[in-house]
Amino acid sequence: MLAGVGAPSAAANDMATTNASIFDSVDVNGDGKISRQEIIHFIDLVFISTDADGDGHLTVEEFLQWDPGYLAMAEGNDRAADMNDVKRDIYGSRDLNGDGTLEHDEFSVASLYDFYKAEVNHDRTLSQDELLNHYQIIRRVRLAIR
Ligand SMILES: [Ca+2]
Ligand SMILES: [Ca+2]
Ligand SMILES: [Ca+2]
Repeated sequence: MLAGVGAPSAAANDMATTNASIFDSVDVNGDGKISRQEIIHFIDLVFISTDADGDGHLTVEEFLQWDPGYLAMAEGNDRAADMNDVKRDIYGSRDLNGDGTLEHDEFSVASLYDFYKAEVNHDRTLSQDELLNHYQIIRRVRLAIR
């Protein structure tokens, strides 16, 4: 089906909707900013939900199953493999000793470090722009699936 002239395409619409819903799911208190506490909470949820066998370690296979919300769009754009490449690359950069597993602390520290790197205007919180365009895993997945 073709989108009408001047109307946003379904894909662009999905992207905007998904972006907003990811931000809202992290911004638990709904103040439009993501605090350190909120990102820590989010990171913990990601770890717990991704550690499928519950052994306290993430394997790369477990990590590849994690979908921040972009998988359906990636598949629609025939970019699911590119999304997995990004996730594999990020996993590799976190598994510093290369033993093929990430512990909770290893995962949290790296994810929190990404929070500070994404925090470009130094107000100690992430805006939606900072989360989408500067928070490493979100930024790289979004770039990979276009
Ligand atoms: Ca908040
Ligand atoms: Ca595991
Ligand atoms: Ca900020």
